[in-house]
Amino acid sequence: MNLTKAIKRKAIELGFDLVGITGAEPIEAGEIEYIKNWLAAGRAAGMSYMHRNFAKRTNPARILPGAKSVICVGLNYKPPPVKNPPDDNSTDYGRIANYALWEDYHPFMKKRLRALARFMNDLVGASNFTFKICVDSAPLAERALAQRAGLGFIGTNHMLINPRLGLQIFLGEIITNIELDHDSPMTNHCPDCNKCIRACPTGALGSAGTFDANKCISYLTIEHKQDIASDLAAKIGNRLFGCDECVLACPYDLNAPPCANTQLRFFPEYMRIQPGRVLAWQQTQFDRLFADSSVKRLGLERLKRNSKICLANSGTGQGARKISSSSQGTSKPE
Ligand code: B12
Ligand code: SF4
Ligand code: SF4
Repeated sequence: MNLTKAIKRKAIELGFDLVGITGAEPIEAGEIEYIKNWLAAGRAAGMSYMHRNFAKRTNPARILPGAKSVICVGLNYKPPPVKNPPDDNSTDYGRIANYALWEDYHPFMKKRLRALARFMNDLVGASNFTFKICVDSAPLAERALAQRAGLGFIGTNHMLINPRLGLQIFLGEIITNIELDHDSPMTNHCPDCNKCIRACPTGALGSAGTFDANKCISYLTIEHKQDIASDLAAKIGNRLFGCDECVLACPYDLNAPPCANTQLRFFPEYMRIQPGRVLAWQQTQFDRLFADSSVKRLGLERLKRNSKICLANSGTGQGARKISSSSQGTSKPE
């Protein structure tokens, strides 16, 4: 078996759902231009890190000198069916975006990509092999590279979509100096039905397919550090952390299978978090509940900010009331 085939087989054995390989050359000129204009227009909002390392973000060889190939992997995170799930518009429970109902995918994927790198090292020999593992936080245009590696196409909602597995897919990469066979980019199969645009509660996805993080609920509830302007807060509804509307509205999500990786831990209890209870939580309760979760990085204070918004939107008005920080809460979501 040749090296490329062996690496791909190992990636699937390690639990990834998708694997494809592309060259390490810069992403397309049109995409570079797009990111440049997007940043210049202020559409990255307060994500100052998006303005740094532009050369690396658009060119994998700036992350790993001498890079020849990028191995792109995808991991399906569509949740399994859950018994009696809370209503999407529940006023009792806050919503956590699907990707965060699982254990934090960053260490999960990095560990398996390290195993893949060790496998490659054994095949090619340490003296010839250099590599860099990336999952989300590295300055790298992951969706553009995944598209080029044949994992999927980029839809109007800006998500990487695989026709078989849908769009609830985490992305990760190994950039390496090893020459491997490259896959063909996937052509675009987005029918421009615009269901994603219509589903977006705030207009963050514009009619021309533009994306403005300033208005995006995912940005506001996860990344934004300050208070949230009241006109946008009113549109956040019951979303405690992240937003999935432009993903769930997409026809490609309808028949996509749920995650098949039994090692990725799912936390259905995150679907039953009561914003009113969160306001009374102590730090230790937050730390315990979210120890292995992406929510941990948000911190308790911002989760409380989001909870107040959910409460105000539910009409209970509790969010506006002063709740003593010394009042006792519960360590379990209810
Ligand atoms: C910053 C960021 C965010 C920001 C900004 C989102 C955004 N659209 O840029 C916020 C916090 C809002 C966010 C939200 C979410 N994110 Co996010 N995010 C990122 C991050 C770190 C960088 C993305 C980026 O480069 N943005 C810059 C803009 C300019 O990129 P873009 O809009 O996608 O445009 C690119 C292409 O789409 C293309 N393009 C788009 N339009 C056009 C038009 C033309 C004419 C051309 C030529 C090109 C072009 O060119 C651009 C260059 O690549 C990546 C990880 C990474 N390192 O890549 C994860 C990532 C994109 N996020 C991810 C996820 C899961 C989400 C959420 C679903 C989470 C949630 N449920 O709340 C939402 C989805 C929101 C959405 N519709 O995009 C996954 C996406 C997986 C997938 N299947 O696509 C990633 C890849 C993380 C990962 N490793 O799995 N995210
Ligand atoms: S994540 Fe939500 S707010 Fe952001 S673009 Fe998608 S639907 Fe709109
Ligand atoms: S909802 Fe329609 S327009 Fe939007 S990404 Fe999916 S297929 Fe494309």
